[in-house]
Amino acid sequence: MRRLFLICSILTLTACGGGGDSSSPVVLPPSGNSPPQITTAPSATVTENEFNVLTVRATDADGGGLSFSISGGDDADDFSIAGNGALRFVVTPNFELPTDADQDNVYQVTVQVSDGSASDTLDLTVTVNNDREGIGVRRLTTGLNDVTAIAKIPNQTKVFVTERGGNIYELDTIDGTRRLDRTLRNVNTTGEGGLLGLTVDPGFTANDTYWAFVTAQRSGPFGSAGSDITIRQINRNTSEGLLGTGTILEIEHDSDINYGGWLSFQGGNLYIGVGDAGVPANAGTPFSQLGKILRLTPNPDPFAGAAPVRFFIPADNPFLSQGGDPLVYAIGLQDPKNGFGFGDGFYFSDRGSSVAEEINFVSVTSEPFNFGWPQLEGIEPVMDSAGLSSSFPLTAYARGTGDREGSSIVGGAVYLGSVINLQGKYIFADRDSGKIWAVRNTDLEPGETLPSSRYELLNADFEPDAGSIDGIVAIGIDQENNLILADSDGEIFVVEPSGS
Ligand SMILES: [Ca+2]
Ligand SMILES: [Ca+2]
Ligand SMILES: [Ca+2]
Ligand SMILES: [Ca+2]
Repeated sequence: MRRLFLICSILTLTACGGGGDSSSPVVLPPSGNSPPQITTAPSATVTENEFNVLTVRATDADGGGLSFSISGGDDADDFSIAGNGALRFVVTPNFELPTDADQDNVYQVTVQVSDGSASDTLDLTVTVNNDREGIGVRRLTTGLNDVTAIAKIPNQTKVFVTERGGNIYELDTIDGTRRLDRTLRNVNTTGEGGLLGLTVDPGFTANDTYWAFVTAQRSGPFGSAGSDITIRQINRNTSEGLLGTGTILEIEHDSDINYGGWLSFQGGNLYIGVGDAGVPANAGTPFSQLGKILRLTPNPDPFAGAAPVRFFIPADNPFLSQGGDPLVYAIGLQDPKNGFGFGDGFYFSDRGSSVAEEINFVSVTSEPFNFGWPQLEGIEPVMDSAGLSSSFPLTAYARGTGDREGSSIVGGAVYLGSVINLQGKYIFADRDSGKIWAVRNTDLEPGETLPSSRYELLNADFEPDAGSIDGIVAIGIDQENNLILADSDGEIFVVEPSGS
């Protein structure tokens, strides 16, 4: 309509005026410009890591030069277009971390072609497809029940896998065979309890000893209610007593939730992540062992003296001299789990209550830490936090059901295996949302909290050769730094280069 009106306006001076002298010569308008027309279809599909989308084609009846530009679309900033219509991504798209406005790997861009006076536009939808990027995921075994931990066995292509009910298996990460190593006695699986953590002794190769974090029926005569945490040192060549062998530490815990459940060695010391028992105030006071990371030094010769001495308290434990429980190393945690030794400390996850799930780092050499609970969840103050000096999580995501949310974090590992595209990434998961995420280790900086908008979603790249990865419940590595994943219905998978 607009064009007709324009023509009519030009003609008004001559023919359109109407009622003119019929003998006047009719002056034809100058031949009208026809606008260019885009002939390219409005949708395109590309594979991630490619710059080129397509070359937009247009015709113009008048011939002459056409110019292309990006004139709009939700994701206009992600694209550039050349003089010949070649449309490209400014940065190669990453399927795991899309940059389109709603982060669904479907990009919207409007391309305009102009002949100088008239134009045509195309609302183009560009769908980015996944590439596996050299990642293969192979199912190793099935039929496990409530896996809680995966522990590397040094110098072997095997890991220990624990079930909440008390079984410890040896799993070969090459051929997937597994063998029951032992079933722990006196394991209380009420609520969230059970065999929750396992790590091998630093001298494992010589002494065949591992350490377990187990909730057990309270051992004292008046202690029928509730369940305590036992830290057990277990020599694999000895059989276990009725109450559980080798308990070197009992931690009083009057609840059946928020046990924590991580233990690992570094520098000869044992670090133990203990939950707050559902009583947030426990976490904030150094007088309680709950909601803490504890640190002790096992005694290599506990029976040398008149009475057994199972462990020593490191002289620089922060509350040894300033009051508080001498075993406490770090405070302010709700449900610390899944520690992974890296550099001079550990990455670990801390489950949230209503606001956020966290990944934290605790150094074994720095000043004592307060991780903020119950004043902070993630970086959100949930109670008066005035005057609180605490370290923020390295990253946190909101509790919820959105794309980058969840409600049960499972800390993982910095990947150092042979899949190039995963190297240097910290890989973790959320059991409830089923998401498996990665962040570059170098993007995790103490004192800053990386937002969840930076998480790469690995689920498509982690599609297994058999079975399906349901909610991840434990992540570990083997001697070769292969990533080992256990899921909620008892399958275990290994991540390795595709085709291997
Ligand atoms: Ca990618
Ligand atoms: Ca989109
Ligand atoms: Ca991919
Ligand atoms: Ca499964």
